[in-house]
Amino acid sequence: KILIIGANGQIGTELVTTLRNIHGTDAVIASDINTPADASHQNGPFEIANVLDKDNLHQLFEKYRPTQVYLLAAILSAIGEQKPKMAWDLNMTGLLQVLDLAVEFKVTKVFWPSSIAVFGPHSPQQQTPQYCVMDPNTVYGFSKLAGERWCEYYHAKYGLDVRSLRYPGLIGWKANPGGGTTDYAVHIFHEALKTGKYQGFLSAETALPMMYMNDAIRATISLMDAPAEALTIRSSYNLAGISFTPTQLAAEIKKHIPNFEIGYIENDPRQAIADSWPKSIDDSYAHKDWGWNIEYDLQKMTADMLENLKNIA
Ligand code: VAH
Repeated sequence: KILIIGANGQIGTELVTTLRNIHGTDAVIASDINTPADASHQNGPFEIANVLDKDNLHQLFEKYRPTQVYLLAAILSAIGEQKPKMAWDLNMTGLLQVLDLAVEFKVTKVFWPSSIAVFGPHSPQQQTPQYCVMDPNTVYGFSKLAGERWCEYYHAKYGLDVRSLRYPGLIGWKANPGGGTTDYAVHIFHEALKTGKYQGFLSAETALPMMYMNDAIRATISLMDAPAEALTIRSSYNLAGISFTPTQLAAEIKKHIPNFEIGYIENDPRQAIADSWPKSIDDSYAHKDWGWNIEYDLQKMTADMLENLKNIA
């Protein structure tokens, strides 16, 4: 049995579908704090799970005795700055509770998402390496950095096979992001189709590492399928994607929607968060250890996003 905690989120929604296609619907238990908004989880087992409620989680592990657990529940960067203590509590307590339960129930593999948000203003900004100065200045960022330290610790001390990826900003059409700084890169597609214009909250030349959700899901499965002995990183793997600015994304969208116009909102608090993050990432460890290679570049991603969104708009 595979248990996904935080199944209603941007990653969880797609991961449930993908894992059910691979392992069968009943093998994948989706869980989240409330029942899913969309129907995608209705086709298989769903449970209410609150990562802050240890008894609730314990009952879930008791009931399903999962062999794999994906802990995707988290508060992202922008909301984390509005609710810092709640973000720290949910991101950290949630992880520690799941790590303890995974050890207690001898779970074979655990996945936990980290982020390029673990880097900060003094990290190298171009081709940011796996190892470097990391001084994240958002609660989300340092909760993910601390979480990586815990993952490596549980692997070293208790032999728990916990694996993690430092995702870039993720772009997909099946589920919207919730409260991040990179969310503009998803909203822009919806607005381009609906109104033909979009007011971006990051400045025109703000470059950030991004990744199409299809690649992010494939990377997650590849990492989880890799032989344990191949993995040399037990904190979290750098995962590069496509780095682009709002200007570059808008130009790509214009190839499909010629009249599309982008404008910019000044002084949004998310600009300072974006400015503290890398512009591009070096993911040579992912290539070397488990053969990672990206498939979607900006052109392919834009075409696929618009193609799928226009069918569901
Ligand atoms: C956020 N989407 O914006 C997340 C992600 C790198 C960005 O961690 O907070």
